[in-house]
Amino acid sequence: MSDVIIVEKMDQWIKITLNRPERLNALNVEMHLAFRAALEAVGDARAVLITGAGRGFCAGQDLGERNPDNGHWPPDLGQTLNDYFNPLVRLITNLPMPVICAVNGVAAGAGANLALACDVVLAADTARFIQAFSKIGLVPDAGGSWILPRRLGMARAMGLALTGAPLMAPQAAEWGLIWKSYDAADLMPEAHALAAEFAAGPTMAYAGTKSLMKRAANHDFDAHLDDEAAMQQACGRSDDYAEGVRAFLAKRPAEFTGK
Ligand code: T3D
Repeated sequence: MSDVIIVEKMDQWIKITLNRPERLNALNVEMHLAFRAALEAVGDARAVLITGAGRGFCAGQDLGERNPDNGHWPPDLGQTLNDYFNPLVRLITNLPMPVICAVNGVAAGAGANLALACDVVLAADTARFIQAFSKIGLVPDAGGSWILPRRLGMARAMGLALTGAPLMAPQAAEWGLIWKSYDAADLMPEAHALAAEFAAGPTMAYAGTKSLMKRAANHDFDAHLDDEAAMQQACGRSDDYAEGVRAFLAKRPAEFTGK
């Protein structure tokens, strides 16, 4: 079994670590496939945490595999996106449980956008997000050109994408690109605590919240109210809802089972 992706099973949640630290966890084919397999295998975990080994989170595509002076040129990047990056982004965004990304260091190119595809992005205050694509003659991919203008507005999204300038994590949090930045030493303890919190939380409500928020971008308001009503109807029948209300009335912490 390859060790470029490390999967750890914790108490009802799963930690996935990108592990090619000497390349800042840039994704080569082996790592793409191992990452995909890890995401496909999360099963009934109630939360997923993704992070990187070493001083970087992920430097995007491994450019060693795109050397114009080695082998076949030009590569078909439409195909590589369809074959490798887009399945990863779709897998991450379609997981029903909360997906946390702990950005431990630089996140560049598709590495930044894979992080941003996660539901809750935490980062070390030393981490930087770089839309590195323009520096090598490419456009933002892995969902970047979709998510950046929506989170940041056009001015900031365009500035980051066209200049390829690094955005430090504290500024990214201030701008609303990510959830929070922490002192580097606090990042992993905070990320583990949040994963454990989600794993002990109301699983159906989390899945419903994710689904509603993602569909909202493509819905008109009226249709969305109907969607919320249908989702709340389902949550209202869950054991976790009954437990949540009982716990509130009894003034004790809820013990959600995820059912
Ligand atoms: O191709 C397709 O399928 C289409 C899809 C493309 C998606 C993409 O992600 S395109 C964007 C690819 N990524 C980049 O352009 C980023 C390239 N890396 C950098 O600009 C810098 O490394 C960083 C800003 C990320 C970090 O800079 P720094 O100074 O902290 O570190 P460094 O010294 O540049 O990198 C450390 C090592 O990692 C270094 O190797 P060495 O010299 O120690 O042997 C460097 O070459 C290597 N590395 C960093 N990024 C990549 C990489 N090796 C291969 N591919 C990389 N992307």
